[in-house]
Amino acid sequence: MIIAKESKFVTSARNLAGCPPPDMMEVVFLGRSNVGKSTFINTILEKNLAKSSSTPGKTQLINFFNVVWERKTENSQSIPFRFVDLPGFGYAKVSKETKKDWESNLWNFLNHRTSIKLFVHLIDARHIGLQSDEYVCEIIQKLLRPDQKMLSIYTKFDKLNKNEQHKLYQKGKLVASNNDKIIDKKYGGKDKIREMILDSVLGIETN
Ligand SMILES: Nc1nc2c(ncn2[C@@H]2O[C@H](COP(=O)(O)OP(=O)(O)OP(=O)(O)O)[C@@H](O)[C@H]2O)c(=O)[nH]1
Ligand SMILES: [Mg+2]
Repeated sequence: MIIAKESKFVTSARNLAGCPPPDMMEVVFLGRSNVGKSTFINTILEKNLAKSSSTPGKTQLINFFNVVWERKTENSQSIPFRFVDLPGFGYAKVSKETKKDWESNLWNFLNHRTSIKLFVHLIDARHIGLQSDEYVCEIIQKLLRPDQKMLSIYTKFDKLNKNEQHKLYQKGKLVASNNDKIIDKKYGGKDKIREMILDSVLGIETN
């Protein structure tokens, strides 16, 4: 079991140059606009830190959160690292120029931020296989260094019917919902995802 000992907002940045020094291991959350990135961060941290909204395009900056987690074992150790909430891909309701600017800042960050240990790609469980998600997945795979990993997690699981939920889970996919109860009882829960995140940050091989 993992205990979240500390979670706090640090700062926001517009681009790579404005980011804090890359002096801590980082987990970045990326995906289409409105897929539930900020909500997922709050669910995993059990704290309302990242701003979410039903209107797409809510997160417009790169937001950093310092966390300290402890795995409950005999010789448990506190592990400090960072969560990074990112703007979504494909947000349409801004000018072409602004959109181009955001996306180039985002890709530049993802390509050159040396402290990233884990890319968490969030995908809407109701819309699997979208071209934009396949593209994100392909690009991240290409830029992965040997010390980095990528995890795909399917959000809004509560919006699927029972049969669809079962099928997705049977395929061995990691699933998430802002409705904790659905996930926690039957589908492995937040703790399983926390374990995978921490293993990736520490460079421990799972599966
Ligand atoms: N039903 C359901 N709604 C969710 C879930 N996760 C997020 N939402 C809702 O989806 C909307 C978007 O959530 P956000 O967390 O702001 O999404 P985001 O990916 O951070 O969006 P941007 O910052 O715009 O890129 C909000 O209304 C959330 O309440 C979920 O698991 N289930
Ligand atoms: Mg957001």
